[in-house]
Amino acid sequence: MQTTELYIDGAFVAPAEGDSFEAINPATETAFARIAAGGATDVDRAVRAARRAFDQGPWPTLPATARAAALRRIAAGIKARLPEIAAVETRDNGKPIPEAEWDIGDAAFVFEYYAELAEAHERDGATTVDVGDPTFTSTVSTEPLGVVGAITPWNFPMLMAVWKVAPALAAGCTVVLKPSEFCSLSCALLAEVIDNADLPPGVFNLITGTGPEAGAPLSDHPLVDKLAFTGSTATGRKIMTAAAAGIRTVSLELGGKSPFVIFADSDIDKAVEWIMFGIFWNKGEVCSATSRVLVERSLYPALLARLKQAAEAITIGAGDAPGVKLGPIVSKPQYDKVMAAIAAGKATTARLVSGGGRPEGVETGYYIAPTIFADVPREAAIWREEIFGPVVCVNPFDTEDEALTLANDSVYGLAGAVMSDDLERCERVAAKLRAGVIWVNCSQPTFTQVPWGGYKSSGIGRELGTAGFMAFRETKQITRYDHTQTW
Ligand code: TXE
Repeated sequence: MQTTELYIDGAFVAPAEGDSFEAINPATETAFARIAAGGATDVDRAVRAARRAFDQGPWPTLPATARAAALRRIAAGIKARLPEIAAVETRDNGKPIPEAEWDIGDAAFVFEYYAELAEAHERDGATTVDVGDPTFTSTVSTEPLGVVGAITPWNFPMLMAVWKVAPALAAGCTVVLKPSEFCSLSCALLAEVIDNADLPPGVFNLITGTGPEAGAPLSDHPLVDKLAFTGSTATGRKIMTAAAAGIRTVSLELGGKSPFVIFADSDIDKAVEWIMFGIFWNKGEVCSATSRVLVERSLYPALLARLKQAAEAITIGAGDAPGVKLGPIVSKPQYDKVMAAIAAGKATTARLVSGGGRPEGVETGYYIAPTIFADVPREAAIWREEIFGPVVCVNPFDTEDEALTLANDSVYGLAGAVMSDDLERCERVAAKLRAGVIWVNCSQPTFTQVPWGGYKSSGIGRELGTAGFMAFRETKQITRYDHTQTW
């Protein structure tokens, strides 16, 4: 069985301790590769390489056009290997092949987008600011922030890594990437693609390994300038604590329990289509999944009936089987977590409309049937806590105000969605939802060009768009005194 390697200072190497762990295919519950288990020694080597590449190497001060050319080579490398990387992503994560292909294609686009943005940013140059005194001239410009520690999750293994790696490299930073131990393989392939793109050694480094053994030493490392994290709120808290200890910049993209408010004037077929996409796409393992659906009371019974029909018609199976729309849950721990959440939901007064466990007759694989709960008590864990699986809660509402109160009653604030034929009402609700990403008459379409991130316990900072680039730049003012002028 093939074992991956770490990528440090421009070379593929075995971990110092020589350990590895299994990559498990969630559709078969069998191991199909071994992943290098990096530890503190490897992290230290990688961070020092990234530090050298930043402090002494050419990368941060290269003209943006040169960095952009390297990013475009990476994008081309990803595209050239797209079917192979997508197949690996599906085997590792369980998602259907077409979804994996979309993820990998999008990852290539993210590199292309940030190549262009880096060039445009450099063309814009410094801004001169009038400080109200002609003897002084002040300019404001930005420069690369430094060494970035990127710690990423398993739900979009390659794409979530690229959301950090591409803007960081475009901005002139150097990077140490630590992907999730549950899905590391596509990031190992990303390291191969980057290795072929001729970046200076140390600019990009990959350390695979577990959270405690590889993630924690990276977040604690004093030579890291910024931590960029996507994952659970609990781990995000640890990362932020580590960042606080070293006064390092941090960006966090954490959990969610996003609401989808559906008014009675909505087209019922479209509503069902977007609810389905909002919760069952990627098995519901989506931080922005609209897992709390609020339906205006007059539409509630009909919509629930149609939703049940649609959920029960979903083709469940291995991600590489044709026509499959819902693959297995990513791992045994996550499967157990989702099953426990469903069991807790069944123990409440909530009504189980559909699903509620393994699909009938399926013996092997971490499969869970699309699950719908209705009339869910507001204090129930299934209504309040992130499940991160194919489980949706649906409740009725009577007025717009009530819908907004229910929608905003959450510690999270990553995303929200609203559907109505009345576009003015949609805009009104969109403005009042307390979340960083709002969808009107849809749920989940995500564009590289616009910022992504959450309010409240869903995180700090923004990825994607211009904000996602500026997150890897420091701002500098230079104020010049003109000796020829008098006070
Ligand atoms: O996440 P972790 P897990 C949520 C979702 C899921 C739950 C648990 O609800 O059920 O999190 O998933 C690294 N120091 N999301 O346990 O632990 C870890 O190795 C430094 C939401 O997989 O947050 C991995 O690389 N790093 C989410 C990364 O953190 C540590 C996506 C994320 O893992 C660490 C995934 C430590 N002490 C899960 N401990 C989203 N927002 O999209 C772990 N890690």
